[in-house]
Amino acid sequence: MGILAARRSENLMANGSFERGMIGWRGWVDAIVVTETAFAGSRSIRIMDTGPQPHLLVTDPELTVQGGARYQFRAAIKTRLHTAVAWVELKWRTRDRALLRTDFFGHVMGVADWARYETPVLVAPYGSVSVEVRLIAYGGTVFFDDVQCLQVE
Ligand SMILES: [Ca+2]
Repeated sequence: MGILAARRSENLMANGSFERGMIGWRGWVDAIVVTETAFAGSRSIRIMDTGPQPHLLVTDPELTVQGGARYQFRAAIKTRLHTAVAWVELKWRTRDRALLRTDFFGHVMGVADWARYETPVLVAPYGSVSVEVRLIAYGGTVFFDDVQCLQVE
């Protein structure tokens, strides 16, 4: 099957668009679901970073994956403040929680309106059983929405 014929599954994330609040996510107290702006639906998550450390919102529970299977991840990101930085990390782990690989995508700096970012098709590391999606904000207010994990056949 060629790349052009590759089929993608439905979104494997149950609440990647934050339409059901924080279900499936955990993070800092200054990450809240808002209706003031959204890329898809009527809600997004706003992460306000006011400290020296990057602020994270992570999937909880982690997504179940099959080692060797192919996946593509997408997320919509919007930032405020010229000092803002945002990106998404993917942490692939074994059943024993050993970290096999970290992938990154959606690196945004400065003031940026909503745009969708995505990975190329990624092969889950052999031996991985889960992937943690980490939405990361640093140095300003960042909105995330429409986070997707698609299995690619
Ligand atoms: Ca949404």
